[in-house]
Amino acid sequence: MTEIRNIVILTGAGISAESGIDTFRDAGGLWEQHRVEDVATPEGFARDPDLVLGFYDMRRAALAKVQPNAAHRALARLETEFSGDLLIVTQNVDDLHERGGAKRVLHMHGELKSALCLSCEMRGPWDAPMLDRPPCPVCQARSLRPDVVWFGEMPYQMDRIYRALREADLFVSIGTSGAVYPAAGFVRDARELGARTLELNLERSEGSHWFHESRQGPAGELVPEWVDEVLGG
Ligand code: BV8
Repeated sequence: MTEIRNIVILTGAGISAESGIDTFRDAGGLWEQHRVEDVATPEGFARDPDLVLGFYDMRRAALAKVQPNAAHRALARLETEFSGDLLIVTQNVDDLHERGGAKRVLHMHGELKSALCLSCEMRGPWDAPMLDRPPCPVCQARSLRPDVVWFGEMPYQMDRIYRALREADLFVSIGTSGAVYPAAGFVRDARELGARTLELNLERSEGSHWFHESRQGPAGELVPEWVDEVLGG
């Protein structure tokens, strides 16, 4: 394998599955319990704010009951020991990458533990319910919403992501179905820009055919194995 100097990793709900966090599309996943249009769109929020705030309060509270798994910890080890440049871009809104020890994590779809104020546009750490309409810590208005990117909204830090993809000589996708754009298109961007592309997923995804290599299995096994390979065992 040619010298790997720059790695971009994209993670999805599958990397947190073994920690006990529901994925979106697997049987019984989050979207089966709720129509995505009702809970992950600005229109759904406008139509029924209590349903949406309650949905995210439940998911935020669930974070306290789960732990990072071997895959999160393996990526943190890679970040520490890899001599080149590594960026973890996650679609996940959980904090398991950070709790697993990773330092440079880009949450392109926002975070459960962050709040956005619709009055003063404050964005900042938040770990309490929102259903009871708590005051914004900056302007006191009772207009906080979850700081997550809903369908139809612009994902965060897209220019930084595309810059990293341009530099990457290896793009690795872990635990994502490749169903949602623009994240699902990163593999094509990376490939066209000359990177090698590797998928680590429980089963083949909608984007598997775009990868030079696609391995199937649980992230808790595949990711530590792959990190050992990259770090030379
Ligand atoms: C945008 C945050 C413009 C909130 C999420 C047609 C009509 C309308 C819209 C569109 C359209 N076509 C395209 C669009 C745009 C739309 C979109 O892609 N829609 C899809 C449904 C067609 N996208 C958007 O609206 C995005 N914004 O486009 O703005 C723009 C465009 C370009 C550049 C700039 C701006 C915003 C989308 C963000 C929505 N927010 N989440 C929240 O979390 O509640 S989406 C959510 O689902 C995730 O964040 C993730 O992105 C997405 C997919 O989920 P996955 O993580 O992949 O999870 P999933 O369950 O699907 O799959 C799990 C995988 O893991 C499976 O493959 C499974 O096999 C595997 N797995 C399971 N267990 C394990 C495992 N793997 C390993 N180990 C295991 N143990």
